[in-house]
Amino acid sequence: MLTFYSDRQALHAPARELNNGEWMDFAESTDRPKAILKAIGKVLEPSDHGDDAILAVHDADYLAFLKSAHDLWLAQGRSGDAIGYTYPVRRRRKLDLERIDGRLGLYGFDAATPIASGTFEAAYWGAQTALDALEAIVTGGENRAFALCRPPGHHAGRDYCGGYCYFNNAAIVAQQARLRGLGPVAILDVDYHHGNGTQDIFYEDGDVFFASIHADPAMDYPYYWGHADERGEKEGEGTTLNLPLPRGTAWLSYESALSRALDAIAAFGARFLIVSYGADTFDGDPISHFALQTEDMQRIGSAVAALGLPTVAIMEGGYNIEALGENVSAFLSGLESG
Ligand code: OKP
Ligand code: ZN
Repeated sequence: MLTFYSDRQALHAPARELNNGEWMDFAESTDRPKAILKAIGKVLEPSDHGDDAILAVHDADYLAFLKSAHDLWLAQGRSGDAIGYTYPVRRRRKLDLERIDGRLGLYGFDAATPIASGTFEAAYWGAQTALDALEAIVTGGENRAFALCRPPGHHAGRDYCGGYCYFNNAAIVAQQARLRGLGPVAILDVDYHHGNGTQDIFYEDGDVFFASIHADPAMDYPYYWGHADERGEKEGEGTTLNLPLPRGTAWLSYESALSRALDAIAAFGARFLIVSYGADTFDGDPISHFALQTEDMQRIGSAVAALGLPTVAIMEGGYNIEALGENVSAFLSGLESG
């Protein structure tokens, strides 16, 4: 399967994040793409598709914020990575403040998402990587392609970053696929964490189906989204499907959630599929609590492939560096052969 990746995605290298009240080394590190590249070998360099496809999902003021945030941080006397600490709660006005701390709070929702000097460029190229994987299918004659996106994207909304995510790569591809007449489009999110950004972007949109299997947000990040009763609104009523599972979930119950999601995607009549793939459902993941094994990653891949849809797989999370390469390879081999 063709895999897309740009070295520029490694320019994003924050030093640390706030975890359970303490500083820890940034888990979404450059060791991740390194480990994946080592396991899968050859990758293709994406070409530059520009800002347009990003702006078909994200607000222009948010893109401008991301582009300028780290410079502003430095200009206002700070050093290191930009991290917010004050957040406007519900019903506060969307004030366009010049103070970097005010901007970080407005355009983000957590302290796990630092903006370092290379963040914008890396996130920009991550989105280009995703768009090139789409291109491989639309004009390249491929049926499936893998975008080794990093930083990940599924926690980022139209105008906010969060959960290590800046641009929502899956949503960007979904939006382009639909604009190019490839729909109906479905997104299947199998990262351990709920893809709140993707859900928000398409919540009132009946054209894009979003199904997610994730840790119960009553127990795990991102807490405020991903509960089973969130089913979409307005035009999008019924086109969001959340399947939260308890900590400790292993293949047997994971598989039944997966078939429910795949059945729903088929019933929706999807003709194009995007998979937000996270390897953090793995038993040994340092920040997650499911119990899938490496062979289960292959099973996820083949179950997805059995839908028979043109599919762009997009990398999201996965933090066990030792097992990351083989977990991603297992998923891809299932997707390829299944
Ligand atoms: C990104 B992705 C737990 C802190 C959680 C954020 C996790 C972001 C996960 N104490 N920090 O979905 O893999
Ligand atoms: Zn995750």
